[in-house]
Amino acid sequence: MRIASKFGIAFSTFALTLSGMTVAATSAQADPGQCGSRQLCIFENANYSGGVFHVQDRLYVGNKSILCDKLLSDNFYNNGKSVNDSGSSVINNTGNPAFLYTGSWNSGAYVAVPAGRRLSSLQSVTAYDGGVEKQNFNMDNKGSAFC
Ligand SMILES: [Ca+2]
Ligand SMILES: [Ca+2]
Repeated sequence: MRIASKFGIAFSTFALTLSGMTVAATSAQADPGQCGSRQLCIFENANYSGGVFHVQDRLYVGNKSILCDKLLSDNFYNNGKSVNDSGSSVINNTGNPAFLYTGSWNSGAYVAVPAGRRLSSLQSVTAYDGGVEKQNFNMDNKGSAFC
């Protein structure tokens, strides 16, 4: 509860004071391996283990903002390893759908992670590639953008 509350305050301040396409936010530190309320998280290993990265950049769409990092190659898990092409599980605790892409800048194939949902493994998921649905797609260790 305490972490969620701190994050809520940080989020409000952030939303009120910043504008523009993407910015880096400073937020309360979550415990390793955790994904708090309103957070969009990607984990190094399956089952939400290994390093964790919380998406902090925001994309502004009309009067609302969504968590979105179009370039994961400049991000690191809390254990120092690169987030790019290494994510193996994801949690979307936001109120908006999120999409994990194989290419930076939201390119390539992608898998949808609906609001409030999580994927404990990315090894066999339903993905979309060039508008075509692909069953049993291996998205493991391929994510390069998460929005
Ligand atoms: Ca980034
Ligand atoms: Ca991995």
